[in-house]
This record gives sequence, structure tokens and C-alpha cells, in this order.
Amino acid sequence: MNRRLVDRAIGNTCWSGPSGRSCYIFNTNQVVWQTARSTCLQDGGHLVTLETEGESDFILQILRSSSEYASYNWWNAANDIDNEGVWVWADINQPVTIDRWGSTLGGIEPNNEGGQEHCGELRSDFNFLLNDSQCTKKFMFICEYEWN
Ligand SMILES: [Ca+2]
Ligand SMILES: [Ca+2]
Repeated sequence: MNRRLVDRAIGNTCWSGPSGRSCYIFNTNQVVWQTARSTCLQDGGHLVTLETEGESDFILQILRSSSEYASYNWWNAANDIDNEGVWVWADINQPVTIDRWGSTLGGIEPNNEGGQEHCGELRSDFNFLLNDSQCTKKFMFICEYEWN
């Protein structure tokens, strides 16, 4: 953990993840997706990426069990901004391979509703499974910090 990250993490719990290689800070400011992304990058991290089911389970468990967090939606790094329908994790530039998309009465996410949904949220009323949402909505967000 580098010094800058230590400084930033003061006052915020950085939850150590199951891989032992990163930790996560839950930021309760509600901002658009690009602001969430740049805020994490400025602090030496990146918007949370859920590459494995174990990592996804870990984050979802925190959101589901926290009275402070459970009623809000949360940005993560999943997006299809560059290529519609091709989902990648921003900043680590890896494809989204886990199948943790939510579903609605209208069908399965991601549904690109209105042709305008390109950013990944962990949606409270989907029990924090993934939904594609409009990037200009304002949600809380989770930053992930890899140990150096
Ligand atoms: Ca889309
Ligand atoms: Ca959607």
C-alpha cells in the first residue's frame, strides 16, 4: 500500500478483499459515472472491477448487509461506452466475463434501454446484481485499490 493511498484511506474503511491483493472504499458521494471513475483514479485506484465470482460475492455481501449502503445504487467499472454491447472493465481493460447481470419483468440486463445505457451499476432493487444504466445518473461508487 503506497503512502498516498494510506493518506487517502484515513477516515475511510478500505475493505480488504478475498484475493488479498486489493481493498475497497465505498464512497457515498452521488456523482455521474465519469466523475466516479476519475475520483478513483486520482486516489491511485480504479472503479471497482468484479472479475471473479468470489470478488463479486464479497462486494455484494457488504452492500446487502449494510444499513448505510443497502438502499442505494453503486457505480462499478463495467461499461460498453466504446462498443455497444461489448462490456469491459474500465482502466484495467479486461472483458466482463462473470454473469452477474440482474433481470426485470422486461427481460435480462443489460438491456440498453432507450439505447442510452452504457455504464454498470450495482442496483439495490436487483439485490445488487448488475444493470446497465445511463452514465449521467448520479450514484455512489466503489473504488478498488491494488496493493503495490
Ligand atoms: Ca449499452
Ligand atoms: Ca438496463
